[in-house]
Amino acid sequence: MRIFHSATQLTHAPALEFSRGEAMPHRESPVRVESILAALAAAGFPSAECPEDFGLGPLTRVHATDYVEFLRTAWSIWKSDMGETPAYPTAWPVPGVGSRKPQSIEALLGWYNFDSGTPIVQGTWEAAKASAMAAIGAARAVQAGERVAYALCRPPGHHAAAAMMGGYCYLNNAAIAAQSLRDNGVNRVAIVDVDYHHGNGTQALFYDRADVFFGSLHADPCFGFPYFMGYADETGMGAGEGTTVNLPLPENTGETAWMAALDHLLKRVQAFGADALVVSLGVDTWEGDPLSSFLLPATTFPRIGDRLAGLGLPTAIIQEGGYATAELGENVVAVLRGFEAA
Ligand code: Q9C
Ligand code: ZN
Repeated sequence: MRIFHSATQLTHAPALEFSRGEAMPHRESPVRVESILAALAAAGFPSAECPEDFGLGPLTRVHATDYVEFLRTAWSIWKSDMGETPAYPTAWPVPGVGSRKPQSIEALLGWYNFDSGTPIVQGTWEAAKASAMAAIGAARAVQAGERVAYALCRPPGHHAAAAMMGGYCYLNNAAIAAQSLRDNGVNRVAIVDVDYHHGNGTQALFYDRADVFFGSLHADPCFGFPYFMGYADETGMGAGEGTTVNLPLPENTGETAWMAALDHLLKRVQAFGADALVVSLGVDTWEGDPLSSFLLPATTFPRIGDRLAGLGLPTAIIQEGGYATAELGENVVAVLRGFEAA
């Protein structure tokens, strides 16, 4: 299995996020990458390849040009005014407060961001771009004939939409990989999102598209982040009606119910008739994950890989969440091994 990752992805390292009224160490830390790389090496996987720089073209196929430009320049603009302090939004244009695009950097942070956990710090742009390049590298590898490739993306991507960051995500790596496959001749792409959280950004990007399927298993938005999207009755619109599938699950979902939902989702992927598969792989479904209420034991992860491989499609696996840093790598590797053993 070819693996894509670049050390540039480590430059983004926000110190803090806010939870329950307090600042606490940011969960989406570079340590996550160390955990995954160590487990890959211990399991005998080949070393990660540094992807080539595919430029901004594949990013603006998914994201708005003004948003990409904002991400590229925000830190230097912020820094010239505020110094090295991290750039967090403090106000958001929720319904009722107005909807005109603002001009100041402080207001733009809220304009382009839906939560308080996704700051811009030194290196955020470089890391987010490198993370997206890893995803494109995996997509290209699959297109070049690999059965499966893994992109060790970080920062993650599935909460980011066309002009919106949030949920630790800046650029939607899985969406960029899927669009890259489409732009290079793959007719129908399915994205299967198994992260604990709903991939609201990915859903929004392809909601009216008939050529890209999006299916997700996740914490019911009635209690789980990102809270505002991911209900079962969100099924796509226009030409994309029926190509979005959401399977929200209750707190404390364990292996039996989760795997039954996965099997249901994979049947929908088969019915869609995909030519390639993109997996948004979060292992924050693990029973010990600090951000999750699901209860998957570690032994579920090879089974997930086995099921995904069972679709028989060229597959780009894109890393999303997973925050139990001691076990993260082993859980990711378990999925990849399960895939390869299938
Ligand atoms: N107190 C991914 O897994 N914070 N993002 C929730 C709840 C946001 C997770 C805080 C979690 C985002 C890619
Ligand atoms: Zn997640």
